[in-house]
Amino acid sequence: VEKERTLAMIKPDGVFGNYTDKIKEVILESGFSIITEMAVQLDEGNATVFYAEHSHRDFFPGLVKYMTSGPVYIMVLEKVTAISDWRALIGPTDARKARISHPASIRAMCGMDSEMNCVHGSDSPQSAAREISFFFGEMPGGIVRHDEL
Ligand code: YYY
Ligand code: MG
Repeated sequence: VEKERTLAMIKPDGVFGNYTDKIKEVILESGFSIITEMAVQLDEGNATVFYAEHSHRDFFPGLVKYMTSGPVYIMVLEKVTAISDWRALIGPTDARKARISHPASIRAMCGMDSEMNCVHGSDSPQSAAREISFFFGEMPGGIVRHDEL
């Protein structure tokens, strides 16, 4: 059976809150393989490109500020239905809603609200391909690995 790959990210609040190990545990218990992983410090330019689809939204400046406030932890996850399974595991965008409707989800565990929601997951095969090559392909301008800072 063909396996899928998806991009998972622990956002700055998750990294600062020391959730990285716990989240990796949940990932492995849920049957994903972690293909590769790295800590990255996003700057304004690459956070803007990563979230380009939201650039017209009123929350965008706050989102970019938040996403650049500290290191993020990037993982490529592999599983037969990695993309939808990882989205299901992280839960709804707004962590306050996640705590009500999806109490076992990762955002319910470590998210704060609809901005500081602890984790990211690709939402389609197209975005998975784009986001994986964003971090692991050729990046003009470059991605700064946190261990190189
Ligand atoms: O894919 P997902 O992260 O669940 O939500 P999106 O609707 O794609 O929004 C991306 C990102 O934008 C979200 O994770 C936090 C931020 N955001 C926000 O700051 N405020 C909102 N009201 C909605 C989204
Ligand atoms: Mg999204």
